[in-house]
Amino acid sequence: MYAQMVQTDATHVRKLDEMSPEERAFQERIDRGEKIEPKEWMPDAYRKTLIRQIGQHAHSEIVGQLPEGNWITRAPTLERKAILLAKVQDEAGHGLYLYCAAETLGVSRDELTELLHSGKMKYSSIFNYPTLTWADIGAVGWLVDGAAIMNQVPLQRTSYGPYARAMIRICKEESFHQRQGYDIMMKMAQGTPEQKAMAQDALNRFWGPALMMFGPSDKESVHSAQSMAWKIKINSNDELRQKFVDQTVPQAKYLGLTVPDETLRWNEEKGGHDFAEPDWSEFFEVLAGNGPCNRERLSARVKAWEDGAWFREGLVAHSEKVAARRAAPRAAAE
Ligand code: BYC
Repeated sequence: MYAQMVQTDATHVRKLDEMSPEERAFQERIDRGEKIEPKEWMPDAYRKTLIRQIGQHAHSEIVGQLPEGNWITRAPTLERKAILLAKVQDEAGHGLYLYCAAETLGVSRDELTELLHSGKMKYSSIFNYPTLTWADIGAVGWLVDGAAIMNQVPLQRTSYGPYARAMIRICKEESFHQRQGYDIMMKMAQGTPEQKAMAQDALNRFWGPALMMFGPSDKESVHSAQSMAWKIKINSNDELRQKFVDQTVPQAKYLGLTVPDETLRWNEEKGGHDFAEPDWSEFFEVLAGNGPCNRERLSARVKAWEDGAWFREGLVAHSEKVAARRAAPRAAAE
C-alpha cells in the first residue's frame, strides 16, 4: 500500500521542549508568519519535506503535459488547438519554476529527474488516467485545474519564499486553464445529445480521481501535521477537498450534468456538501504504480529525457566554448 519513498526524517511534530535553540527560533519565525529564504538556517527535515513536496509538484506539472498533449493534434478547431498548445506550454513553465525553487534547497534538477525516472519520487495520481475523448480535455481543465487551484492558492502563502513566489505566477495561469476547461464543457453540454453524453461520461470518470488529488483523508495523511506546523501546508487535505466539492457542484448543475455520487447532499448544519469518499484502494494502487497509465507515463518521460541527451550535451558544449572564448583574451592580457 503506502510507501514513503523520499525520506524526510520528520517522524512526528516536535514540541517546543524537544527542539534545539535554533529549531525553536526557526519555529517562532514561522509562527510569526515570516518567510524563510534559501540561505537561512532551517531544520534538515524542513528542507527535505520541501524538496519532496516541491519536487513532486514539479514532476506533476511535467507529467501533466502528457494526457493533454495527447489531444493537441486532434483538437476540434484551430482555435482550440492554439489554446491547448498554450496551456500545455504553461505546464512546462510551471515545472521549470518549481524545479528552480527546489534547486534553492540544494538539489539539482538532474537529481530530481533521476528520482522520478527511477520511481523513487511520486507525481500526482491524476495523471495516471487516460484522456479518451475531447470532453476529457474539458474535464481535465475544469476539474483537475480546478482542484489544483484550490490546493495552490493557499500555497502562495507557504512559509518558504521561493515556493510561495512561484505559486503566485502559477495560480494566475491556472485560472485561465480552468476557464478553458469549463468553456469546453459548456460547449459540449449545450451541444448534441451525443456531445452532452460525452461530457457526462468525462465527469463520471474524472470526479473520483479529482477528489484524490488532495491526498489521503486527514486521518491517513502522514505529513499534514508537521507540514502544517511549518506552514508548508496551510490547509488539510480534507478541508481543501470539501471546498472543491462545494465549489464544483453548482458548476456541474449549471452545465446540466450530474455529479456521479448518489449520496451527495447539501448539509445545512455544516454549511457544505456531504459526499462519498473516493475509492481509496484505487488511490493507493495508483500510488504504488498500478494505475491505468503509470507505466506509459513514466516510459514517455524516460524516453523524452534520453532522446534529449544530445541537445543537453550540445548546450553544455556551447556554453563551455563561450566561457573559454571569454576567458581567452583575459588570459592573453595577463
Ligand atoms: N498523488 O501525507 P500526505 C497540477 C502522497 S499538478 C500522488 O497527505 P502531503 C496540474 C504524498 O506525496 C498537481 N501522491 O502528503 C499539472 C505522500 O507520499 P510520500 C500536483 C500523493 O505531501 C498539470 C503520501 O501520499 N500538486 O495540478 O502532506 C496540469 C501521503 O500523503 C497524492 C501538488 O503537488 C496524489 N494525489 O500532501 C494540470 C501540490 N496525494 O511523499 C494540473 C503540492 C498524496 O510520503 N502538494 N500523495 O512518498 C501538496 O499540496 C501535497 O503534497 C499533497 C499531499 C496535498 C498532494
